[in-house]
Amino acid sequence: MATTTGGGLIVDILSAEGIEKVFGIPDGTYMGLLNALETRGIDLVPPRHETTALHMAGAYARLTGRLGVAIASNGPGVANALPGVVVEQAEGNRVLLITSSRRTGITAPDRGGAYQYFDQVATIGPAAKWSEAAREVGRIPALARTALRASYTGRPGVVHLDVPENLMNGKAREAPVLSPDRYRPTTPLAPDPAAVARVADLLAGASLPAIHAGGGAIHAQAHEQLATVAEALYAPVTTSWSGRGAMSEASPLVWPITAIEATTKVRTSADVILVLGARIGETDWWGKAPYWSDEQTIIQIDIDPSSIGRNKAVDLAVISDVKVFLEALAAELKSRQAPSDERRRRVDDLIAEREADATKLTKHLEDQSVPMNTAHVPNTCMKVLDEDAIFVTDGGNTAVWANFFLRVRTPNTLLATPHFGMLGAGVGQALGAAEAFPNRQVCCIIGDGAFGFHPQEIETAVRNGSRIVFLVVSDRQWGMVKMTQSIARHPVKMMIRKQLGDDETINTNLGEIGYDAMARSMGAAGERVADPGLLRPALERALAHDGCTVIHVDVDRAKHLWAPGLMHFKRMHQEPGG
Ligand SMILES: Cc1ncc(C[n+]2csc(CCOP(=O)(O)OP(=O)(O)O)c2C)c(N)n1
Ligand SMILES: [Mg+2]
Repeated sequence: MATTTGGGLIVDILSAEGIEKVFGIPDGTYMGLLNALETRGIDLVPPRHETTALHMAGAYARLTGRLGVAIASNGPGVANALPGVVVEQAEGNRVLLITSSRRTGITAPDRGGAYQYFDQVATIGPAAKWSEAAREVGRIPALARTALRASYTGRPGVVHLDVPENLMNGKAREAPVLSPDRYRPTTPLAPDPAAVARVADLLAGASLPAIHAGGGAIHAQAHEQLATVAEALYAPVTTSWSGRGAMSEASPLVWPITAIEATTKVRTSADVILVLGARIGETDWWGKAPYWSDEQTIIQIDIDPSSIGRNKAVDLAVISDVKVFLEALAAELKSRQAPSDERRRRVDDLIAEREADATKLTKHLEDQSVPMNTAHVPNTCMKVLDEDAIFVTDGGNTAVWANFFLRVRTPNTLLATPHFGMLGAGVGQALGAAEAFPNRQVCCIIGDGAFGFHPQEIETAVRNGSRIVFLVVSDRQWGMVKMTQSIARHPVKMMIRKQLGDDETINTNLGEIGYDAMARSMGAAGERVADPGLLRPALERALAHDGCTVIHVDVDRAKHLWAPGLMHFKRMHQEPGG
């Protein structure tokens, strides 16, 4: 039989899985893998920090519904990949991380004093869905298949395959390559038809049914099916932070998480709630009163049995892929009664209340002072960018402002780290989005603090020819932290004066960086805007530019602190009474 390397055995499997891109920094310790990627025509897309590779793979996976693959090299490369592993696992993005480690003579067992060595599996294991090291080259294919089986079973997340350099680069006998359906689930988990009929009875018979969609609805790419079911039932759809974008917000039936009080109203008014791919965690108030009713019927659909009834007890649970479930439910609903006029009236009243609340935000847009009110940044994006543009939000208050003024018009076009709130991850996510959809607009609205974690990746965007617009919101402070400190330390003074003196908070100021000049030094285009009237033309130039642009946006430092909804978000992190 012909020979290959351990890395070659892995790449044979990646190729059979249809992988087209791998994200990571090259290194001599996995030459076997890199050579095979080249031979197989799989692109290596290298960022400048390993954690960025994880975020690129995670964003790519979430947007395309495919597997994101990242690589990192032994010791420091893997240490740098760690935060990305933690975040992508928390966000539930389907990522395979392949790492090299030192040769087996050093690693099994640890001799002490080895260079660039730590027990990578012992460190990543508790943070990932699955993590194993290869010990014997002949078993690499079976181990890689086990990693993929784990990846495609239950809630998505990060699986990690660690391969010592002597196995990765050493000679191996070629092994038969199986098609994926011979070693892992390739068709989505279907529901029990009797359970679907029961769900249809409960929803059709409810006086006010509602749907709560979590990140699982996005991972299942159930957008169309969700819209069909919501319209058939005329049911309000609330979205968790991670589930935002599961259905287009062009529909009046969708409540984004930023409609905080209106969402609470839906959840306390509904007598039956269909929970789709959501664990009802902290930012959904753990499903507790006074934000949810204690008396309603809860139906939960999840691909992962361990998510059922986790935070809120259920009356009916169905283990299923969300998309397949909704397809079956839509078919069942055809033979049930249509929504009553009474239900329609109640839902229309809820919609009217939500829209009345939203008009409170327009005062920010009337403010034309210079430097600008932060609201203009996302609002101008809404006017200029395509309906299917992909947005990334990152930063403290910057992300809050963006979330209030952005609307998700096309499903699955909003990326963030809603579970982990990882500053800086947005840079890698934007790079991953541009790799997933090179022909769509990608726009990252990011705080200056957040951007400062990974500014060197602008060179990555330039090198990879990625057309991304970064809007760096420059308030020269850790804005959200300054706000929290200000209220905690001098609440009365803060309420009256709206900002405190520089020495009244603990180290919350940042120095000046010219992000436009920095971008130009890396070959990107750079713009700097403080006047809200000049933002639109700057954005239009950026979108017309065949490459990456960084727009440094100077915002009003004091007004930036008063982002919408802050008090609600603070309360969200406290245990609700119910
Ligand atoms: C990696 C990381 N470190 C620290 C924090 C804590 N934190 C949350 S918001 C924030 C300030 C963010 O500042 P910036 O990105 O400039 O956004 P702004 O609030 O000023 O809009 C910090 C430090 C975090 N979420 N992530
Ligand atoms: Mg800031």
